[in-house]
Amino acid sequence: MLKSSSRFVATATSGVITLRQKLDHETKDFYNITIAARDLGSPALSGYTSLLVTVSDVDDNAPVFHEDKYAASLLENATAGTFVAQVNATDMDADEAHKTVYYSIDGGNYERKFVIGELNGTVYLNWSGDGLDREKVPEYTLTVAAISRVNNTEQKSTVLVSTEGVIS
Ligand SMILES: [Ca+2]
Ligand SMILES: [Ca+2]
Repeated sequence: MLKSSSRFVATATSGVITLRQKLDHETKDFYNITIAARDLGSPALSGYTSLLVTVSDVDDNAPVFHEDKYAASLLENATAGTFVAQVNATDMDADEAHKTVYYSIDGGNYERKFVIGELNGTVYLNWSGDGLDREKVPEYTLTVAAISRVNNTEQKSTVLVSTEGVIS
């Protein structure tokens, strides 16, 4: 017979303890379960023991972006290396390998004018050809992804980059 936890259940006569509800390391990572054994005597005599259960972490959470949308504005004479935007996502998992977030640009990166820091989420300008041209591309809509790599779960967000003309 079990006391103090309903997530675990014991079979009355065999002493086999089974799980009847899903565990989550981020909610509760340790259980101390008291198990009672009772005989059928009158009066019944009981003995108690403890079962200590440690719940280890798995990569069950995907990163979550702090914003659904980010916006940035650049002068069209901005040069390679110019800061564009900082995106951030947080992963609820506990283990370092499970909570490390990797960033990538998944779409909208016309002529590969933008790069993102894989680990820091910093978006900046980077190209080797022509600079920005407001008349040609007034606005970029970048799709950025935050990825948790063990289970490869990801979430996406958008960075809207508008280009401002320079009076020359
Ligand atoms: Ca994760
Ligand atoms: Ca987890």
